[in-house]
Amino acid sequence: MTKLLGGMALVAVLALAGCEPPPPPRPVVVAPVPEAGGVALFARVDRNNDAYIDFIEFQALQRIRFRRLDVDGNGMLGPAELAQAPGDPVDRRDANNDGVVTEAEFVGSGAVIMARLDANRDGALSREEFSRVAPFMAGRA
Ligand SMILES: [Ca+2]
Ligand SMILES: [Ca+2]
Ligand SMILES: [Ca+2]
Repeated sequence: MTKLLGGMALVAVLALAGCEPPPPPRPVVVAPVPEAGGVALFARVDRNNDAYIDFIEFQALQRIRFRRLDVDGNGMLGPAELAQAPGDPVDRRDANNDGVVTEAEFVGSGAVIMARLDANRDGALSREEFSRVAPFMAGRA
């Protein structure tokens, strides 16, 4: 099961990487470098290149972000791991208040985050709408 999930993560990462040549031996994550404005991040997340980030694309981003934050790989974010993303209010989604954030809670919070960002309520995030949260998404989170 763990192996399967790892494979899925790798597929997601490769998909997000787009046409880049795929040499990375590590099944981990997006660029480690913060990107001003999140322009490159938007392009990566917008997998079907329609200039909007839809719910599926946003959830894929959340999944990748979760794995990046889950340093010890136990499938949960504890206080220390959550502290890696200071000032990222949208990530504090401990739905059942038990002090840790599971992947389900984290990814599930994507719906809440999107609803908050989707100013024109068309169900997708434009570049402008996404730019409000891009610094958190692209940063060292
Ligand atoms: Ca899209
Ligand atoms: Ca963890
Ligand atoms: Ca929108």
